[in-house]
Amino acid sequence: MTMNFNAKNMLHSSIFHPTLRQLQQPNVELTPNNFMFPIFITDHDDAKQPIQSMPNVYRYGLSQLKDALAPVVENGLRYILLFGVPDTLPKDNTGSNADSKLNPVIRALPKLREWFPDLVLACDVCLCPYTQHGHCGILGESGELDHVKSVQRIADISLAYAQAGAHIVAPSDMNDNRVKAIKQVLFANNIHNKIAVLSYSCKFASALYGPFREAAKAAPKFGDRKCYQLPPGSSGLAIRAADRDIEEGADMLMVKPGLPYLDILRQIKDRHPNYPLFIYQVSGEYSMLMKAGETGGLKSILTEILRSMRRAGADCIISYFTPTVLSWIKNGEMDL
Ligand code: PB1
Repeated sequence: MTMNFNAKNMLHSSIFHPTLRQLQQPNVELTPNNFMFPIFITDHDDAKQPIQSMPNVYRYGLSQLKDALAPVVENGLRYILLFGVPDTLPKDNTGSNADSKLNPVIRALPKLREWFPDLVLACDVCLCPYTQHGHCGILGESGELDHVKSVQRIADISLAYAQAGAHIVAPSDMNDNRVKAIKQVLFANNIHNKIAVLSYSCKFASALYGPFREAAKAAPKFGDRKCYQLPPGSSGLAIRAADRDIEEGADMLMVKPGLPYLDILRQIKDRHPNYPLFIYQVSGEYSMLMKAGETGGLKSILTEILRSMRRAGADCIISYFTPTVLSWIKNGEMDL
């Protein structure tokens, strides 16, 4: 019987064998170099504090940090992203403890350099954990962000982290022109060639940051962040933000949150293919997946999502799942 068929429309001949299926999925590889591990550092040096809304995620004190990270480094960890969580240090209007000598991040950096010399150390740069109002900048009389003071403060904090041993500073504040101010202050101190700026360029005013705000004790005490984080429905502003940050000297870009913004990720990657592009799988995404995983199948669900992020253009994924994924990769458990 001769069927009247068009051989070009037959797809099963390309996918009947696992190796052929792998051939059909370029650019979705998951390697240790595609992951950055966000980690919370508390100023209680001996603490290991669980975070209720983020199972298996902790705030670590300085004396807990080495043991917490050693097995993950052993499994191939390449990058960490440090978040300071001050508890005993006072919070004020200018976030003065963001770059004080007592800051847990500032204290951790030289030790991390010594313990893990090959690990790339990135520092989130923001004021929300350190200000008593919980906003990502310095407020003016009217209770809105004072642009000039906020940008200068973010630049000063970036310099302090760079001088303490960071390889990357990542301003998550979303103040306009902070990338330019950071680059200027690094240049003025002649260390601009030894520290990269990973801008949270396309960061949206998402409802998915709740667990983080519990973890970092960094929720705004009044109002919200809609006046300085991008409107979730706007791809135009995301493109303008990425263009601006590149213009101001950003070395790497980011889209955040992750899964709901893969269209933005693809647009930014296509528009700026020569810049490493990070995607942040945020705390709300983590908590949702942990809940979904309770009924089994987390590895398949998570692997599919991570590969979709890579397919959409992410070069590096910032994920609280990093330790788990690295162990799967090391054990050859990442089926394609
Ligand atoms: O995992 C997350 O939810 C990340 C939250 C993120 C950290 N950079 C910010 C979002 C927010 O709380 O508005 C913190 C802002 N500096």
